[in-house]
Amino acid sequence: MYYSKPIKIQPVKTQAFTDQKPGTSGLRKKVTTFKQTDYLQNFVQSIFNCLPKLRGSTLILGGDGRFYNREAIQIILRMAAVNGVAKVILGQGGIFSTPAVSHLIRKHKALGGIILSASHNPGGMDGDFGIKYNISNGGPAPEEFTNAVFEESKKIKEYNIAGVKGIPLDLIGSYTLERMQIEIIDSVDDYAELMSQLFDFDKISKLLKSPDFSICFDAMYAVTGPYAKKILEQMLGAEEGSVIRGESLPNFGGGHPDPNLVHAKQLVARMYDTNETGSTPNFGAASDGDGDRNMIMGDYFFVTPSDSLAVIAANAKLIPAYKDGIKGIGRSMPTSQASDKVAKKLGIPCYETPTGWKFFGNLLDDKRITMCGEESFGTGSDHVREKDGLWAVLAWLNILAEREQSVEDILRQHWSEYGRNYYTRHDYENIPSESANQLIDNLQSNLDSLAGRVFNNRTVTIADNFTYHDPVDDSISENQGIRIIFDDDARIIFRLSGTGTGGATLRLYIERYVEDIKQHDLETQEALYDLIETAELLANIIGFTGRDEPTVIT
Ligand code: VG1
Ligand code: CO
Repeated sequence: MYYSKPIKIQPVKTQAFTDQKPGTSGLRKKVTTFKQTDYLQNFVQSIFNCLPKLRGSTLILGGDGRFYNREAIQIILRMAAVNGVAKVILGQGGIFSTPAVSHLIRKHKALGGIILSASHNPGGMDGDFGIKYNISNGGPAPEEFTNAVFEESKKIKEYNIAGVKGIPLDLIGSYTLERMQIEIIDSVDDYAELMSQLFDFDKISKLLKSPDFSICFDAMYAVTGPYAKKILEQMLGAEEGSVIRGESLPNFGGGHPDPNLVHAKQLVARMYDTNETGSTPNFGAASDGDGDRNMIMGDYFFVTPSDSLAVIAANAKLIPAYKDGIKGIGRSMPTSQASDKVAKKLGIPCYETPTGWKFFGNLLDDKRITMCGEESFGTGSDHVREKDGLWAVLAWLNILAEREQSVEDILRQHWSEYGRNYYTRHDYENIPSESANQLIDNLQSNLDSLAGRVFNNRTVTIADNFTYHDPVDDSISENQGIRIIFDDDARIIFRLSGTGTGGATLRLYIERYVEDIKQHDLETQEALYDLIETAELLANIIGFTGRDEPTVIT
């Protein structure tokens, strides 16, 4: 084959960086860090050096369109071309959502894909950038691979790059760079086609066209704008303007593309009619920078991501793709146990994994689970190997079309059947890494003495640092979060974020299960008040961080 003979080029000498350790989801740093001479090049070459099957392969490439996306794409193309890659399939304008890349890797049986995104982190010149490698199943590379890339990045001495040749990223078509083929395709089409195969588009369309039903989708000026406009407005017939903040901007309009009640302000204003327009959409949703997260709302109603997973799983049979039932559910450890109740009733297993989508890959590939989710606004299924924001939106719309009830009614009915898991996450952002580590070390050293102790009338049954044993490949992942579990199934969990780029973020997750329907109307923070108090005390949050309240509550 034509690519069997390597192209002779002079490698570029480089100095290794010591900080290219991928976190929960790829390497994320400030744009200014990525723009340092050779920083991106070193990391990309380190990925390539860890891929024995790179020569002659096909890669999928695209990003969420944030600042530096286009420059990075040109660099990666020039490097791929002289590292033996046969073909790169690239999204028009360098744009692909994360789930779209996952789908295309699978569709084209590609070796893998490179996603340029820092997801929900802010963009722009002073914002964040990120790069992530996904393997041939379409999912984020497992830790074994990311660790190898990190090791490689610490000793790298040279990289290969072709001479400057700008590829016209905006024009669909086929190009060659050295001997590598570059195919630029529409960023949305394949993904939209996949969605139409999974869901009952006729039924959803009927609902969206009905005069009594309206939706609002907040794309947060990030990657899902064009996807949502095409699928929700053009294909399904939602009224024009249902997608708000739908242009993809390199700085996300200066916002923080994180779909939660704090950052998706415009959507929240519509759903709670804070501008007193006298009307609210029946259904609201938002997605993040790279399109893998989702927030689901009804009018005057917020669905926690943990509940959303449980409701979708409980109603899966109403969706064509899952009409024969689901095999199992996966949830990350800090995610509430609402789906465990659903799994139990359905007689299927529920797996508890560490935070990060990469841990679901084996369970999905091995057909142990069909759906999975995280408390951090991530929901998905075996249709791809990433969480998928628009998938969750369409799943909800499909369920609403079938059940002809409001979002709130569906939730209330769900709680009456399964009980309610009150849930909240408190983030303490940008605290000095040293204090954050001390706080965790201190908690860790006290863990052994906690079992049996009573706090606010609850007795601690388990206090440990979560270790995951992957049942498929037997790999072990340690130190995945400190959990304190009580005799009434309430839980307090602490872990440090692995996606931030400045200082450390302490995440505190709190959950309490309430079966009694008469107690399903409490305000969440009030329902969890005593646990929050216990958590703050146990970790001595004020003492270690000087903070008397969290930065963000979700
Ligand atoms: C966060 C979330 C985690 C999610 C990850 C990537 O990680 O907690 O659940 O998988 O972001 O999501 P951390 O380590 O900061 O808690 V995304 O949408 O950034 O790809
Ligand atoms: Co994301």
